[in-house]
Amino acid sequence: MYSAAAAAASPPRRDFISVTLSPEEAVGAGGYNNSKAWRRRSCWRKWKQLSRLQRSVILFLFAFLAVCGVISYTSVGEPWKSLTNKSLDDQRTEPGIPGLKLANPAVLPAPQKADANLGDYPELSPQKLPKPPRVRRGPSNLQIKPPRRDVRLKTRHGTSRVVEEPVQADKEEKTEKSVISWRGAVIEPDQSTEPPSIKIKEPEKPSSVEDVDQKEPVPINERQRAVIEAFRHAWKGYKDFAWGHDELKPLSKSYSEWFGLGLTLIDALDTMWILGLKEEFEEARKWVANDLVFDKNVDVNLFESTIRILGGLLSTYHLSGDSLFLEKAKEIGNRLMPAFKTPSKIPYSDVNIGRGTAHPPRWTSDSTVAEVTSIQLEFRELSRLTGDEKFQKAVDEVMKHVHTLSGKNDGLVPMFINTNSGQFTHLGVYTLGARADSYYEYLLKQWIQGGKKENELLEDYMRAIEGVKKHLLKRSQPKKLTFVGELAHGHFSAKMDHLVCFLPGTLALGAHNGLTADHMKLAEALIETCYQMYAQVETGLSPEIVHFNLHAQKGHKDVEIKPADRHNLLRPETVESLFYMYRFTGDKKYQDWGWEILQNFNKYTRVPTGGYTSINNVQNPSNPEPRDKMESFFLGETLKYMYLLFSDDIDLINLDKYVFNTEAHPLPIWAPA
Ligand code: DMJ
Repeated sequence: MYSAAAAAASPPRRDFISVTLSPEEAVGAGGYNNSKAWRRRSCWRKWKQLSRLQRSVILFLFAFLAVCGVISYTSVGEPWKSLTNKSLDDQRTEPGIPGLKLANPAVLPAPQKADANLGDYPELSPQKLPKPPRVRRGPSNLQIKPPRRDVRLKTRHGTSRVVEEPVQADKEEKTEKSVISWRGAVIEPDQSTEPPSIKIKEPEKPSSVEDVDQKEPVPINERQRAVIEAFRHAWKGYKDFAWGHDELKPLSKSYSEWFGLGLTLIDALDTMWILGLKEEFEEARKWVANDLVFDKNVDVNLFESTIRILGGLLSTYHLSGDSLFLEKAKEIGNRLMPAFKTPSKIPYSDVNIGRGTAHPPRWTSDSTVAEVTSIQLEFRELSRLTGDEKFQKAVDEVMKHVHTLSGKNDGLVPMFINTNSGQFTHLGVYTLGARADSYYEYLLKQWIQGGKKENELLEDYMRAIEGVKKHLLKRSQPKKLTFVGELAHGHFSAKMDHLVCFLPGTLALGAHNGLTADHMKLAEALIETCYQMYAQVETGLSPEIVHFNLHAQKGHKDVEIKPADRHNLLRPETVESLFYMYRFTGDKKYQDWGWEILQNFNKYTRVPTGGYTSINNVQNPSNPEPRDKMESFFLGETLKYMYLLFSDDIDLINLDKYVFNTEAHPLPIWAPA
């Protein structure tokens, strides 16, 4: 306790300041008064009681402290700020975890080189760094149109839902930010992209609208010109003999119908846009505007019409900004929805888009696993564009369900799933070819599309690739080519579909997005194999299926072809993977391999009167036995990937901005809100 009496008795001192606080003094005669006015008066009185020297010292001290404060704020603040940023950067780039690198840094980074430890695949050449980007925006002679947003596309799920469910929103945010682990590895979600939640608030603009920053156009080269010539030749056949129909029959100068929806024309729309074929694009647009009718009593395959028609319309909308394509995409999307009305919510394979009914194939109630798990990129994007969550909800449910199913073998899935029980059927057979292929592709691509936050997708993808390595990967003789075989009830078969050649591209895309560099090594080994599936054959074109020799035999190549498998349908998978490999490594050999393939397509499948044809026999150069059919994916995929492979412009469908659906239709990676 301080004493007022003792303070009063002290002799006045000049060289120090004494401040004595006493409740009694403070209370005084009037009792305790803590009013502001009283406190102000009391302080003033005390101040007045100080000597001039004391007051000067106090004022000087205050002034000194104020100057120090200002200096330290400006000089100390900056280092602290950069120190904080630096430690965050360190956290992002430090791998420290076997098996997985950290995800990309924020905001669409440049292609990154994966580690070039080729120990496991000795015959591979090291990766080269990608060339510095020479940039071109869109097709040389087309303008990116401003968006024509449809005023009817008003959101049904505005901010009100977020406000109504604050606790839920908070919970979700925490989940999104969480770090996931896969076999001890840690992956941070990409900070730059929007969460893939189906809480959709606003319909989105086409990606081309954000994409119009002016950059020097990159001139096209000889090989790209050759692709344009090939496309024009194919288009001429289609236009002359099959206009508005599904597929050209170039030899009989007629057409075949599958769904009766102008499949080739729609599949080819965005290829024309990318190749800069303005006239052809405008003609095709007119047909879409005036003649494309979905109100037809016709059964369509859900998967095929999703990847080719819905995917093609959505990507064309994004590239052109023309709302006609979004309107058509919405219509076909809605008409496909009855497929999901099944007891298990695993969709039926077929939908009657006129009647609004759906059914499985006549002989079974099963659907194909690849089909029900490779429609997600398109339906999710349709939800994002329209603000209508039902599309995404339906396909997300399928993925979530498949994620939980038993019957997988180290992440590898069977080929069939029952639409009643929701369970896998025909257990024990595992392939990366027909009926399972794009399941694996879409695990990775959905993860990329949604901003690398949907952990289950990534976990399933990583586990599956481990499953491939463990059960399906072998080496052939004599060249020791790494290939992906099949497993049937414990028995390995050295059979590989050409369809499997999507895998090197997908693995490379994963590595580019921060997954383990080991995937890139496997991609390099597999693309070599896919190339050999062309190079070791008499026409230089791959058959539909090959069998690899596991034991060296005199006079035998690595690749054996059975008579029933020696057809070529103008498929894209190898060229697709060559494109990814060139984009990510800059190694020109991939362009050269693609160039060889294009020349062989020209030599053995080109029909003089217009169009290209599938062939029956890749082993007979003097008579490859034309089949008289040009598949829509030749224009939708094969020639598009050729053109992109030969381009040195990484901004021509930038892989940090777009993800290709399984029919080569680029859809935007969801951008920050
Ligand atoms: C295309 O329709 C798609 O690429 C699909 O994923 C597989 N089959 C053909 C091309 O071969």
